Amino acid sequence: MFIHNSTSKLDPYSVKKKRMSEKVRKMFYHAYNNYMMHAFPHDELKPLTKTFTDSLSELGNLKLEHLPQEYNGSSLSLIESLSSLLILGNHTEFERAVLWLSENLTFDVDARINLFECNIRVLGGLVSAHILATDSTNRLNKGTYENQLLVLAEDLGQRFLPAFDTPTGLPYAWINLKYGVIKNEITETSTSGCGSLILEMGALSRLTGDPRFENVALHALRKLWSMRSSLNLLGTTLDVETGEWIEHSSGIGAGVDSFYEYLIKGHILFGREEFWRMFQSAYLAVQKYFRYGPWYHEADMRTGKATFWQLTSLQAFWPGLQVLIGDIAAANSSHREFFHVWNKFGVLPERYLLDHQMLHPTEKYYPLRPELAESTFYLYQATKDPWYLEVGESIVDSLNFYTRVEGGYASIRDVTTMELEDHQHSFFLSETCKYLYLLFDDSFLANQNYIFTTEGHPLPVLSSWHEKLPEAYILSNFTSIKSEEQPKRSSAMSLRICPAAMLNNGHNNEPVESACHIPDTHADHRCVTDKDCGVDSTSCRRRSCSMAGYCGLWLLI
Ligand code: DMJ
Repeated sequence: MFIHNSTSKLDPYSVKKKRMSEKVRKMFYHAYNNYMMHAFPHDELKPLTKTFTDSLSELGNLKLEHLPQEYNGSSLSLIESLSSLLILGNHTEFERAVLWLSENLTFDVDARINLFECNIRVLGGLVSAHILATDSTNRLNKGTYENQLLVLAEDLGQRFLPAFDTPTGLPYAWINLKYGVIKNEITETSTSGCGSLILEMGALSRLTGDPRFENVALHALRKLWSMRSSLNLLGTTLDVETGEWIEHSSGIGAGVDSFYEYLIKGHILFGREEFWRMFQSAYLAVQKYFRYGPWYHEADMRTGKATFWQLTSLQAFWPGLQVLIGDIAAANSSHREFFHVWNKFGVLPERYLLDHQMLHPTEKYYPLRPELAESTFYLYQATKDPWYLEVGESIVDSLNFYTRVEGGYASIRDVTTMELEDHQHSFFLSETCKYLYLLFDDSFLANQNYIFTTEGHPLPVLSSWHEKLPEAYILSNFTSIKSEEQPKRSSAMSLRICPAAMLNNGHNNEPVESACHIPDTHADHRCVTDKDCGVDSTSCRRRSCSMAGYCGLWLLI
């Protein structure tokens, strides 16, 4: 994401942005300082009891009492905070943290960890912080940093490698950091678990010159892609030894989300056309088989038939991804509905059953997830529509009202009672606070071109890492979509045509207007009643006016 202007004196919203960015800064420090005081060097803070949890190892179902006595966790929340500290301009704390980690962090521990989580949180955090520590802005005092974070990252990357030693090249989901893959390790993993490693592992290879990290991640991604169905759909879980799918139903949420994200971001970071081609096919299949108006249900990868009609909190990242490819209208419509659900409950529930119009009986929690804030940030950058600042303010207010406690920020166990849970997830520091801050103060990104990993860790887009720089990301070609007067970069993904007409047109896939298409009354798709809405060109179904005042193929919620 390249941003031309950050804070401008002419910006009519500068006062609000200043006020809000200060508010978010305080939120971050409330969470960070409490972590440092009560939980560091363990992984995560328990803000209600002001104690800690070593969640990275617990993720491996290894009970704390089975860990070596001297085990002090992996400082996970500190690693996750590194780039946030820099974005907030706190070079002193960043430097202190980098030096502490350099001297104290070790991965030579008998702990079973989840490869995907450890990759996005720890490896991603270290690689990103290393790049930020060594870039041309000289953020650290000369002589104090000698690539120690990269040395740690390389050590961790090497401990990942045995996970890929399977007949398929698809990695085990779990690995013991000291002993590698343990006997009788489970062979089931998820699509995102083996398909979202390329950013961190690729960056590690580029930085160290050791191609093995990128090679194994690339091999796994290619294998995964080869397992797609004839509809270009993938399932959610699979067996790494047999290469067989276990769960054939999938969507854009849990277990799959970052797979899509890493195809497009891998293309942006490394310029590989191969990733773009995969992404394009995968994205079109998602839009065709999962999308229902602004919502995305799940479908069976073999038949394309809808399976589960559920909204999940993780899906809220999708509009942000759509901004990256220029599909702003679709992003905007989904984002509005996610925000409507946020308003309805006060936060986003983990799972909502669209077909029954009720909360999932057990997944009523909100663990301080960042996805809606993330999409809000992207959409504001793309449109500069002050509506997104309102959305951001509302998210900040809800977080402070419902989740702030003396000892940090607590997750919500049940959105119907707002009962709290004793857990401040590390992604609150790496993502939730970061995206909210960047929404109101993007000066860190001015004249920089970063992409964010799925855990919110920035990686610079460097031409030296590119096979070929995609046209849309060559700075001189960059067109931001800020106002109607400016030319829009319409993406190939913006086509809204009837699939049947597409098949029959015989004119080199030129866009053909669907015969059934009746446009909405207003070009921005806003509406007061159903009469303002037309007929959807893709499905030929009549659109209706949502409670948020937007035309689409809504399910009532
Ligand atoms: C984060 O750890 C990452 O964004 C991941 O991809 C899925 N979502 C969680 C936060 O909700």
